[in-house]
Amino acid sequence: MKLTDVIVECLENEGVEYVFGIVGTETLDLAYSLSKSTQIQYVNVRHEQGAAFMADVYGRLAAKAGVCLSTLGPGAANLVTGIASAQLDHSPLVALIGQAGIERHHHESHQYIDIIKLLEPVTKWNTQIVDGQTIPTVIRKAFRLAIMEKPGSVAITLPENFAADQMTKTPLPVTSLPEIIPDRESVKEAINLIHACKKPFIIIGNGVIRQEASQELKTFIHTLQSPSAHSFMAKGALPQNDPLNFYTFGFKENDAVLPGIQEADLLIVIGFDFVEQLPNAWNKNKLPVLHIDTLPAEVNEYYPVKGELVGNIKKTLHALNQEALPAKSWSPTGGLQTKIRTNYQINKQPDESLSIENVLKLIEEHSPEDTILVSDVGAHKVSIAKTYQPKSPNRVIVSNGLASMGIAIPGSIGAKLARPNEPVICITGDGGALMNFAEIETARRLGLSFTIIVLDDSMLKLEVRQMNKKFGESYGVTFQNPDFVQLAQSFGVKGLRPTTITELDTILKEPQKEIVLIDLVSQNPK
Ligand SMILES: Cc1ncc(C[n+]2csc(CCOP(=O)(O)OP(=O)(O)O)c2C)c(N)n1
Ligand SMILES: [Mg+2]
Repeated sequence: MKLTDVIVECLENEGVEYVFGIVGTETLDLAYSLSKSTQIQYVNVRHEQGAAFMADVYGRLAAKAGVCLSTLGPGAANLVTGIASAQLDHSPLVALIGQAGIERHHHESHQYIDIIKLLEPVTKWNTQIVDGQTIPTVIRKAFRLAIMEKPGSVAITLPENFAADQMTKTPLPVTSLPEIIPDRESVKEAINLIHACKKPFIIIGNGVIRQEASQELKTFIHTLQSPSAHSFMAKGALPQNDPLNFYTFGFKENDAVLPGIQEADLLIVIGFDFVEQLPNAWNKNKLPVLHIDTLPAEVNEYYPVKGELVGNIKKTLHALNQEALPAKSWSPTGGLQTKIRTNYQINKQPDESLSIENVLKLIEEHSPEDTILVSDVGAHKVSIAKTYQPKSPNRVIVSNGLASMGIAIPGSIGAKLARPNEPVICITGDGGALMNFAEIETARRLGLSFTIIVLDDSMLKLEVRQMNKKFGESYGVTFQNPDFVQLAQSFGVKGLRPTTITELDTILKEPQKEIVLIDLVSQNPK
């Protein structure tokens, strides 16, 4: 059997449904082998960055690794941002990358760059095939590592000279990962800590979403009766109307939750990745921490660990819920929950303006429970993190580790392919939109249906705000946009420009049957 056919067999064995990529001379054999698969659909994208973002978001929602493919040199370089995004946001991703034949590696050579060195800082594991016979082991290892806590990016580079090798190897069996639970002693210590404190505050991180532990978390929180807040990526772990929901923290400015966190005497931190925000921002007073996560805590001056439960988060919470946990009912002073609601415009009735907050209210109102909102990065992401309250977990996709602009349009393709029956709404700034706008052609070719809302303010608004604050003026942060409606239409998708909230309301009420781009021209840009 040809080596690239064995690769495809191994990918099928891993349950791969999609490979997102762009081919080059060095990956033609692999692409051709993929064409013979009835299980895997190869998705020819318009930019490798888009392929990696698709794989990243697919991985977050499908609970298995998303796969992207590129050729050597320029293709690999274009993948880097998306690979880094998955790595920092702990999303499982496997990249398959072509490379020059090894006979060219020892000297300057056309399109040859050392891909291992290029990807070293942005991957969990990154290897080059040096013996075709190792393919089944390497691929099994790659997929196992990508999904293993904490998940991330893995890259396999295949030098061209191996592609046509013949071999007889078959895929290795896929075995499930062991679910580690914390030892009895640590559980006892944790319970003692909870008993001893008066005012615990629960911090919910992305690990709760990854490990699908929301149900167990709710039971735990309701037993403790203590206030709880989410990181951006954990939004939706608690239902929007839960009385113990103190919403979202992690903002650089005007973080309304922080006073509540600072009043606590124990922080129970569950599945929180430091990449979302370092504890010196939210634990200035160095309050003691009960760390519950899949890995031991990182050492940090502002993260003084007093108890540590390391293991599968769902199982750990389940184990805690079996114990006689005390109720620790308390409320931060000053009606904090109401203040957060006001500050974050959570319960605000929409008025007539087409502000991002009003748009988010309309989405909350009309969208079914399983709606997935994919956010890009910019001022709008801050508004989404504050105002938008999803109805269930893993329904707000944000890039918060790398926080890379350009993820939302390709990310929506990954989301829609992972969850074909769930409505997807992409919200992007005009800066981020044009970074990967070309993937709308990919989405249309795939026959997908989702809504893209472009916040058309002709500026990098977040940076405008920051510059104004720092220097009293801004520079180098504005641009002139194309006509987004015409641009959408030229891609063969519907483009609409509502000018009132009522018009937008009518559009959002429509069931999604095609790709619709909504151009929201800013009425009050600054
Ligand atoms: C790839 C990338 N480049 C630059 C940045 C820095 N950055 C963060 S937000 C932002 C502005 C985004 O502008 P836009 O997409 O128009 O969204 P807006 O802030 O206007 O809502 C920039 C430049 C980034 N996060 N990612
Ligand atoms: Mg903008």
